[in-house]
Amino acid sequence: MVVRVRYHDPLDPIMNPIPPSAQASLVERLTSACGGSYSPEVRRRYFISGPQWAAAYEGQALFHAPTREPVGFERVIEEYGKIGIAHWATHDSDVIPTEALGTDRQWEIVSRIKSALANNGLACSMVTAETFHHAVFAASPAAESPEVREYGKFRLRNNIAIGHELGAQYAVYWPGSLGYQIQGAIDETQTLRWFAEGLNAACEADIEIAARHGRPTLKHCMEAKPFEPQAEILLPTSDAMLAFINSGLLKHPEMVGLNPEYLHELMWGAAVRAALARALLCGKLFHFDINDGYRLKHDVDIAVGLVNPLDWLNVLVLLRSHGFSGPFNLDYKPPRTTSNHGVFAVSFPTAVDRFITLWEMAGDVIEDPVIKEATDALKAGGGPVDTLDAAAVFRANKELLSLHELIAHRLFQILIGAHRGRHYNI
Ligand code: GCO
Ligand code: MN
Ligand code: MN
Repeated sequence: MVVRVRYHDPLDPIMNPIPPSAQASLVERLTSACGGSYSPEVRRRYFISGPQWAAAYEGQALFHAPTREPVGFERVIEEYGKIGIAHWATHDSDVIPTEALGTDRQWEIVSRIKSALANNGLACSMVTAETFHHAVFAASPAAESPEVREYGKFRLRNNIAIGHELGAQYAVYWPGSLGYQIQGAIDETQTLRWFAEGLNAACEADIEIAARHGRPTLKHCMEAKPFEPQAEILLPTSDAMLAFINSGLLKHPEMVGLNPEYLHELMWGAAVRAALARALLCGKLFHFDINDGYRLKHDVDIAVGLVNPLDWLNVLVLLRSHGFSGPFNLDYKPPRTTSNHGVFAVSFPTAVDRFITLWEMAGDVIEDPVIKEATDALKAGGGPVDTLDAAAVFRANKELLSLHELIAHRLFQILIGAHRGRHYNI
């Protein structure tokens, strides 16, 4: 007889195993023990969208096998409905097999999506064409081959047709693969012209379909991602895209704006607020992908507020003060450690609730009397003084400038609830 002796570290207490049958209920009990969740009715008041691909993400990546089972749109829409996520977004090929795009089968699927949305009280806010994953786009949708570009235009026009049928207001373009791995093989100016031709085809199809449906045209939103998956990218940042929109290559630049993504801006080392400010000033902040992650790392798409809550609070203060109130698109990837059950029991409701809390806190920041008085004082300055005398100007404002750090402290206090009396006495 073999006797198995389990090694036991004397410093480690013996824990009772949680059998698989009891694990989901433990997760649910602890989620509800966290408290502070908003009701589905409250969650529906915000322009938050849940992408099909986020909930259906199976955990795969370059070095990672999937950890979750596939889920279809019926389940995703039903679960979003229960949570109180009022809007849904999708890539064309998330829900329609590539070979069925543009066929009768596509329209049968679209009609099933419409019913699922209606039955669960959701609206489709955004549609996006997948122009990066399929082998046909190996050299990008703006490849040298006229056939590839023609097929790319078909995908973009067809996406707009689907968008109108589903009642969407936005179309997103993530040209992540608009780049190359080998230097010197393409003429970048030519590729950018071809890329503009694709967007022009989408806008013109939109104008025509919108007129036929008696609907407004969609807002066309470009999304930058500086690193992945190509080695070199032609439009790596939101700023590059703003320049492209104003380059004269687009026939309808007024229809085209940005869908910045929080992590994409952070990834290349940018200040997210500054990137958003530039888009706001140009009137081009149309749509915003919300998530979190780390600078100079992969596009890990962690859920909003789990890494940089203070930075997120700052971002939302900027957006609230400039009247941007959505769409906020939950473009994140539930971690590989979260189960299929956990995606809807933990990942989505908690992401929505952190967003709402941060948004409401941003309201507290805007109303906060300390911050208000401090920023007003900074703007009032210390004059009157001879403005040609640098030393005198500096002296006149010197003490006021300590308010910068005080404002940052106050933001931290608001983040942790100290402004509402939370403090520690030891
Ligand atoms: C990413 C990208 C995508 C895009 C989506 C929209 O992080 O991989 O942001 O999620 O947002 O492809 O077209
Ligand atoms: Mn995104
Ligand atoms: Mn991302």
